[in-house]
Amino acid sequence: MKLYEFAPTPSSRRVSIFLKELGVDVERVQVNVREGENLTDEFKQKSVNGKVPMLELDCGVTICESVAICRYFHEATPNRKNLFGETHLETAQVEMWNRVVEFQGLFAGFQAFRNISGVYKDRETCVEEWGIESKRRVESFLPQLEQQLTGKPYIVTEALTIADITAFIFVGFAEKALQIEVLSQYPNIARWFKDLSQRPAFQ
Ligand SMILES: N[C@@H](CCC(=O)N[C@@H](CS)C(=O)NCC(=O)O)C(=O)O
Repeated sequence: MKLYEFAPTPSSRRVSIFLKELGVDVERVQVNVREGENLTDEFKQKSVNGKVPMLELDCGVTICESVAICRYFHEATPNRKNLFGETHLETAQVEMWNRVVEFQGLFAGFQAFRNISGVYKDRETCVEEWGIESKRRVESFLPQLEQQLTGKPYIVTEALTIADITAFIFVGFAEKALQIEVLSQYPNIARWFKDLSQRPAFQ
């Protein structure tokens, strides 16, 4: 089994943190997406979305999309840590928050970065205005995340879930790639971010 990733990218880091929290290790293959190594016919034939991360099982089956990869390992691990929630209510709430953070936060952030910086202009048409609008959407989502973390150690339950991992990657990306000063503006996000940063899996 091999995990194709480009370690510095947010989606690869997201899966790596999840696997560390789960206590799972797997062989890695680095695919430098910045250099276009994911654009080869060989990679495209294996990958539904043409991106990293991608998991290749020994039988040849491949799984794309970070959450699908996380779910595969979670289901295959006997001592799983309820990273998708424990009760059926929690599971639904974790799913909801993970998707909200993805759509309104992380993916909007990706759109902002890609379209403003033109980092992937060798493979897509960049629309700067869309990038600027996406960055605005990221900024307008942050108060909602701040509110959700008020007086709570984690986003959904009393324990870490995948929604926290997604949000941690999102906040770090907003700070570094989009130069949004999240941590100095939002005290609850800052406290939660600092706590998570101290967990071994997040370092
Ligand atoms: N929805 C996908 C997003 C994956 C993604 O956007 N990967 C980026 C790195 S963070 C990538 O491979 N970019 C290269 C490209 O778009 O050509 C997931 O969650 O796995």
